[in-house]
Amino acid sequence: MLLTRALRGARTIVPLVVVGLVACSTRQVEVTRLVPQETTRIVEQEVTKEVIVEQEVTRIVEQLVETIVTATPAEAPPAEAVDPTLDRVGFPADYQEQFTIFYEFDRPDNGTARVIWANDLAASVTLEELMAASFAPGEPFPYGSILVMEVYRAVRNEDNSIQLDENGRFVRGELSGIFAMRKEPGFGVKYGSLRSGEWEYAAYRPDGTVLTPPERTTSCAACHLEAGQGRDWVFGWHRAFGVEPPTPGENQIILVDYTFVPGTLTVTVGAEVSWVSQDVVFHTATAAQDVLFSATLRPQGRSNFTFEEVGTFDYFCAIHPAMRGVVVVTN
Ligand code: HEC
Ligand SMILES: [Cu+2]
Repeated sequence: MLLTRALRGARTIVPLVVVGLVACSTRQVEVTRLVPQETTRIVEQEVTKEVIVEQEVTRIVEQLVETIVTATPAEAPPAEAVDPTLDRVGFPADYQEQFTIFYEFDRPDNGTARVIWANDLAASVTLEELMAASFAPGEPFPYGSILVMEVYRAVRNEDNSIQLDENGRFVRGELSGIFAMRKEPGFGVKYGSLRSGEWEYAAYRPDGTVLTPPERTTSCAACHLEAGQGRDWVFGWHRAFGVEPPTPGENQIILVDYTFVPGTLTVTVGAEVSWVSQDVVFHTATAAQDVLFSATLRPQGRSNFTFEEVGTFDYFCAIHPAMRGVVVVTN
């Protein structure tokens, strides 16, 4: 399943990257104010807790969304107000038998491994449909689509590094949460201006009990707004089709999958270094010393900095502090 998707995807990698750039640059979400130090402080407090990040990030997101100017999605038809405490997603008890794996993804920033499952309706979407410039209601993910994300804690070595399997993937430990999103006509109305299309969200524990009560899932919708209407609010579909990001050019650092690539870039003094985001979420490139530079990188965004002095410059992402990189400047 995954393999056929990857093969289907491989033929269309180049056009997709181009279309992706165009589609994402027209995204309507604008971060107007981000306070890196503040975000870092909150995030650092939160990551020390061994709880699922989505829940922990809720508060940060709620702060951030105040600063995000969003255009409410035009495509969703008007719908009746619903009780925000109502769970209309439902625990998909048999997803491991009934669904197919949509994509798998390791998160280096928080040491989790994720497996995303799609029911038949969601899995029926083609790359071409996803790449279409605009979607009508019920497109490209048809009504009845359900996506489920399992979040596993990665197994760690004694030195706290993450254990990798023979394919270089994180070894999966405890399953800590099951995150589901479901698309139906009129869904999402309870999220108000933070609505992301016609999806509603729910999170459960493996035993089916509720992890995030329905009235707190507005933060799910708000964050998925970042994925944009051009992705039908689904962050990771490019991974389902095996689409690879381009490799960095000279004096360039690409942000992808919560990683700076290359991790260490060596340049000569006077070089202008660019950070280019190929990721689907916001990041920053913030100098660790002296606040020499700090840039917020929106998905598909870019930022440049000219290094006028020889030295070793550490930097990190203020939103995901475990994301780190180094620029070495030589004569
Ligand atoms: C901080 C932002 C954020 C919040 C909050 C969030 N998500 Fe996500 N979600 C993501 C990102 C980014 C991905 C892509 C996979 C990854 O990077 O881990 C994702 C992936 C998913 C997926 C797989 C489909 C996809 O979009 O690729 C599901 C299902 C999902 N999230 C459900 C939820 C639910 C349910 C909640 C609330 C309980 C939630 N999410 C809250 C950012 C968020
Ligand atoms: Cu980041």
